[in-house]
Amino acid sequence: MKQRAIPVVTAEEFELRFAENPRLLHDSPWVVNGYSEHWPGYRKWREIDYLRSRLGALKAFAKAPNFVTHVRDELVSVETDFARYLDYISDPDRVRELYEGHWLEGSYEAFAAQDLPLYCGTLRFVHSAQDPIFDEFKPLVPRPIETWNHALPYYYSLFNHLWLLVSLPGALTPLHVDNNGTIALIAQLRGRKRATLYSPDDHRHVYNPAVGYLDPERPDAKDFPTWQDAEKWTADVEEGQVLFVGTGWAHHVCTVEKSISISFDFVDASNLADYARSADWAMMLGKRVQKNPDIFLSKLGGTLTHAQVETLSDIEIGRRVMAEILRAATVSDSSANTQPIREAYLHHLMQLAT
Ligand SMILES: O=C(O)CCC(=O)C(=O)O
Ligand SMILES: [Fe+2]
Repeated sequence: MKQRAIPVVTAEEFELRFAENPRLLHDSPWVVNGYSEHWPGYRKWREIDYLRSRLGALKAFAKAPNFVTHVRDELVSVETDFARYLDYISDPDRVRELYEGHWLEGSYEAFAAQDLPLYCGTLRFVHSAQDPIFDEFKPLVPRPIETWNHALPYYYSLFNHLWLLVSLPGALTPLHVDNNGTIALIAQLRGRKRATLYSPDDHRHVYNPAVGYLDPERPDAKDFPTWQDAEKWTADVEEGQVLFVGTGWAHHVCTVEKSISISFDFVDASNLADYARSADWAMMLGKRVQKNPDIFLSKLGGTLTHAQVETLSDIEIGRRVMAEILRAATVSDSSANTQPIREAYLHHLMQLAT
């Protein structure tokens, strides 16, 4: 098995390399040092008490592991509020008392047998590109990356996110590829995580459609006979460092020290086509339309009919609706910075249709 350390660079080095190679984030993962510490909110968001007072009332799902990506993995989960989850983070021994009677999947006994901490790895705290919270993490990406999220309709309600992840040592996000062809960053505000990545070229060695993803810590040669042909990229991501995960890179992340991170998905010039082609957002949007056709159809001006909503697949409906929204937006919206992005997005969607 080939193993490689994920390169670690300063934000200045990153800027120079990116200027020479706009595909930098897809050719390799990167750990970038020395820019996130300057975020206006960096210090505050490292404090559990601050997070509790700011976000404690939010609904939270805590799971062990974070989610499952293999048919034999078992999941236990609870629905809770973030304040109670943070009580658990401060005092994990209180798990039984905190969640007695609240198990959504599995039970306390199943949780205890699994020996994995509960992980609230999907706390959504922004819902639109205009949310002022973004000012607290500015700039979310180092120069000269230009994110295009703000120009993509419904971006923050179609799986894409800025998430807060607070976790105990041992908390696990199993190997997976993110939705929508986005590029992801995981920024460590506190504690350390260990990340293992595989490139899209090696996906076939670590993914078996019959069972799911490889466990890099316990590779099973029966289900993944060529796993040793895959190159394993690893990094320990420390406080103040940001890990970048390119489109289609599979990643497995284990919390080593009590951790506070934020993760952010983005689209830029290098992955807009991947985003446009993705079935993930289209399926989610399509299902939303199928649930409430009147709301959408009245806005779309007769280009999509009730009969089509009943017969087309959710993905197809999602794509058609998005194409209509983009067409309308490119007419009505004269903003110089969003219009070319929306036109390019529409162009990629139209190519899919032919
Ligand atoms: O930090 C982690 O546990 C991994 C998070 C992640 O990969 C994701 O949210 O997609
Ligand atoms: Fe991920």
